[in-house]
Amino acid sequence: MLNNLKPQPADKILALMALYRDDPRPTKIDLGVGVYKNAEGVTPVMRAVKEAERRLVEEQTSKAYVALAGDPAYSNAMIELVLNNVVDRGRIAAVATPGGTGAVRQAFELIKGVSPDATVWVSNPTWPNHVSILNYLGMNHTAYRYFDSETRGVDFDGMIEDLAGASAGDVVLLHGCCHNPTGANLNQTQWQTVVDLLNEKGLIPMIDIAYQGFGDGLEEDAAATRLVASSVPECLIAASCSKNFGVYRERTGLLMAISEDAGNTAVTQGNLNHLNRQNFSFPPDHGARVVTTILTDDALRADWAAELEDTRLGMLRLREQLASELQRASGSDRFGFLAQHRGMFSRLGASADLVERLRAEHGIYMVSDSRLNIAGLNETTVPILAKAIVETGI
Ligand code: PLP
Ligand code: TYF
Repeated sequence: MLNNLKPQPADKILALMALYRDDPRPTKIDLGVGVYKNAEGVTPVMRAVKEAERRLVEEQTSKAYVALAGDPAYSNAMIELVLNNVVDRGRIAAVATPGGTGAVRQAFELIKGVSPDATVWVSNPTWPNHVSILNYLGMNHTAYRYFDSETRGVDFDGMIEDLAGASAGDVVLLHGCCHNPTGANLNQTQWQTVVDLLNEKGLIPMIDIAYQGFGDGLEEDAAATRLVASSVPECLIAASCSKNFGVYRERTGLLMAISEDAGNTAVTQGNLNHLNRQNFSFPPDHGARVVTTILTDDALRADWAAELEDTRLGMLRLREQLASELQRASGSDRFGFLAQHRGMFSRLGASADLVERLRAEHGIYMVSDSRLNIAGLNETTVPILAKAIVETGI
């Protein structure tokens, strides 16, 4: 049996991590995988997370199973963080999942089970795992235009034109904020236009929100998700705590499914529980309990929000520094988009060949589609990157 297995394609982002690790050059710079790093290159355990873990170690008296949906207190806390009561709680079913990826996976499986003929529309480009999981599940999917490679902003006319071709019952996957991999995001007016189109055509939004607090602020980054969720009859939301709580390896996510009618929520909840049971039974608990501890304690929550805000502002400063260094080095404004983009990532819009030259000649690692992780930089490496970008002819 096992000798019949075929090799599987590597995840290009994870493959790059290995390549970086094996590079002996001391001056190498890692702008690859989407993990936040501080100026010292460390991915810290957040202060509030440390404190919540300390309390858990002291106070937790059992590690017995919790429930297929996870701890209801976790669902409540996360629903409040993401949606802030803009949707009647009675319409929302939710399950804890292993990371945001687990929530995406369960959402796709839910769609596949109930609407096997629906097409899932994904942005071009999107996080590669979206497409790879859709393919793995054998689901219909198609891309809508999103990134404008000239302006490095959103090709909004193209997006709307493509989505106008979707059929009632199709699902539109949207990034709630901080689009991965481009960093280009819709403005409020554009979000409203998307909502109108969804309603006009009977399309179902699925929102992936993995970077709340990394763009314009905790509330600001949830605004689009709240607008969509409060304006449509049905909505799926996959939320990740990996980045904004820095609990990557704890695998902490939540899938929310909003029904049109609260009378349908019990059945929806039962289906989400069922999916968890088929795939892994009980979801991971530790990260969820840490997040719940933080969100339900005023002082811990304030400290977490303050540290997250420092993180966000640090990345914003690096964006501005990089845009202005590039302006100086290139003598043009063509890199101004870096200061407009939000979140951890920006897509430079360079060819794979030039990205490879940055790696070979300068030891600068970014994903081959020219996505760079802003948090991989610090004040000292920004000018080095700017010089290398201009020297390489990007
Ligand atoms: N969705 C997007 C767009 C992401 O970039 C990520 C990345 O980490 C995730 C979901 C899920 O992350 P995790 O499964 O680590 O929570
Ligand atoms: O896009 C990223 O870099 C992050 C981390 O299979 C990640 O979302 C990358 C690849 C992957 C899982 C997570």
